[in-house]
Amino acid sequence: MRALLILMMVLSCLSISPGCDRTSASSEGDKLKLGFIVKQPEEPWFQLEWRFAEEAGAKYGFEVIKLPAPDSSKALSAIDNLAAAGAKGFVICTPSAQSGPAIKARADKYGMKLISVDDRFIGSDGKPMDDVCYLGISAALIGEDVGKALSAEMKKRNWDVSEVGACVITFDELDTAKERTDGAVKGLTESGFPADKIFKAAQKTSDQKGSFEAASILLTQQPGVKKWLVAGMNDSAVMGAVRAMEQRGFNAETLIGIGINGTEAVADLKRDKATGVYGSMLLQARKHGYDTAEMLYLWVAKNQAPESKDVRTRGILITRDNYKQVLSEQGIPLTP
Ligand code: FCA
Repeated sequence: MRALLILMMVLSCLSISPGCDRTSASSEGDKLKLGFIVKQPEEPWFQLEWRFAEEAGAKYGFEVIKLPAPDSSKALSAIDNLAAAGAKGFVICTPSAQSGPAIKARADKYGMKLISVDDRFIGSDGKPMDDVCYLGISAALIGEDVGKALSAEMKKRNWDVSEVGACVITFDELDTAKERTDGAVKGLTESGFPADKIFKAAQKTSDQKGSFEAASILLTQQPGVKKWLVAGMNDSAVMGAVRAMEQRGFNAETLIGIGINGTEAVADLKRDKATGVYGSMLLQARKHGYDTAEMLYLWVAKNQAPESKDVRTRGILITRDNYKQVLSEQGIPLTP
């Protein structure tokens, strides 16, 4: 297996000889190749990142090799495949933060440059690996914005707080997720929402199904709550909970859900009739996809290392009222 891999790498080098080490493109054959590995390719967020990375590729003339890696071993084999294809570096949203050291070691083994996006690597000491370039969101602040926006909308509707509960779907295994939901709790309590009416429900998997199941358990435990505020790490977390609530008769009049990403939630905002998904914090997919790919390109091809090893982006609240305008301002297609 290893011999085959080495043979493939040698052949891929020979096939573009004498320019094996060249990093600028002169023809399709020796176009610089950069990888973009994501943990959940089925999520629209990651499809947007890929799309924007390809825009950077089109601008600078490099090829983006898009690879899915739903678990750690697939991430490592994706790196092997990239090396075999002659890629000189990759951007990755890791399927597991704890695999950071193994991913870094694999990249080093092949002399590949590496930028992590969205989910930060955790070192063997349990701390974020600040020697690995990272571009992610200002998770705590964005979460706080969700909490404050939920509270503001509840007040606007004159809800009687004694009837209301806040459902916070958590995924504490992932730092950026925990920071977002801790932020949402902080935003709610700082806006005066009672802490004892905030109910956390842990999702086992970070998708709609995981959140639907977590919320269903919470709903059984809290039959007295008449109106719900809903927060979670992203759109799929909030939408899974909202769908579980809708099944029990809650609707746009009794639910206020605010997601993060501004992706799946848009389908609800587009519907003729409002749903329990009130809005979402639209993240800057262009920065996460285009900017990371551009940073990697400049590093690999021009030897310009990223200026900062820790870049954070912010979000903008989109609702039924403003989503069309904000998405078009951000260059995000309305029909993905
Ligand atoms: C994490 C989440 C994604 C997206 C991204 C910025 O990777 O899983 O949905 O929110 O952070």
